Amino acid sequence: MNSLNKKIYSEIKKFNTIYIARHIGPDPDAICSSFALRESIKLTFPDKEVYAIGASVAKFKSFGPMDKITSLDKNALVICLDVPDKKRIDGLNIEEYKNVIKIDHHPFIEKYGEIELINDQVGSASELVLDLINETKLKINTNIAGNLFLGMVADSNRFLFHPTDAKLLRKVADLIEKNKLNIQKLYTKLYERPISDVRLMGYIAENLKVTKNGFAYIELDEDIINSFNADISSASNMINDFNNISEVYVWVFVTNDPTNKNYRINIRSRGPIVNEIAMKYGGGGHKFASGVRTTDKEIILKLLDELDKLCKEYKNKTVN
Ligand SMILES: [Mn+2]
Repeated sequence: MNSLNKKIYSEIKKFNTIYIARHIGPDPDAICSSFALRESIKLTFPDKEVYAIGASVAKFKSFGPMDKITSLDKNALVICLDVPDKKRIDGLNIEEYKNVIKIDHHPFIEKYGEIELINDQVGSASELVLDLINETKLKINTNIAGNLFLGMVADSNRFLFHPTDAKLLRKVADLIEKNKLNIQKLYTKLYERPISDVRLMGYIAENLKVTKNGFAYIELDEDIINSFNADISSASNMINDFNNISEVYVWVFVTNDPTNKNYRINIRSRGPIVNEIAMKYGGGGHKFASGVRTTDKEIILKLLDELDKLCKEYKNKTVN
């Protein structure tokens, strides 16, 4: 039991208008946790106005709609999910709001909410929303449960990543059983993809550069992504499909993001700790899954170089 959940619930009760925000370049956990919380609040308090804020992403359309609001009420309650720092909040300037709650599972970066429920030992923001629902009077239905399940599945890479343990699996088993989830259907929703994406994966596999130190990287510019008819967010999320390559400890995708006018650098590791280096370059994230955004090509080169050296050190330590 987390006592903050009771506090968050009483804040939710107080406000009539609630915005649910998440990080830019959303992944399934960010999308699913915000849709689940929106629906749960609406189901529990039908008179409240609850909106999921942020740019919509074509490939997540089947998960539910983003809300388009023309004028935002600065006195509303804002609940930010899955986002540790102000600058990565999508769709609103958090400085303009005084009623802010953060619910997050990334390592702490900065405080921006009056109430902050942070647990970086938990695998997904969706799990934190599930705990919030389980520990308060917030309601759940099959759709909400399905979204929470998918958020947990996605961020844990189908219960592969740390921290996957018996406690989590029991919690998920409970969720499936109580809400009669059709797991096969849900998995298809998450993993079915167009042939264009698979062709782009083929391109990445073919062109990924691998150094002798066990560092791999690829730069995907807009033209290449467009030529495969894919979008930037699916392209950069493909990084998760390149795990467990014998010759690679750390791998990086650099994508050019024309909407945010910067480069998005995704970093994954299956050994060396990468978030400290990511932080040094203005990014952040988890120990083995981090990211950086920058407009500066020089910074990218330095970052790639530093990660290559990190792999070299790691290789020397573990192989010898
Ligand atoms: Mn997450």
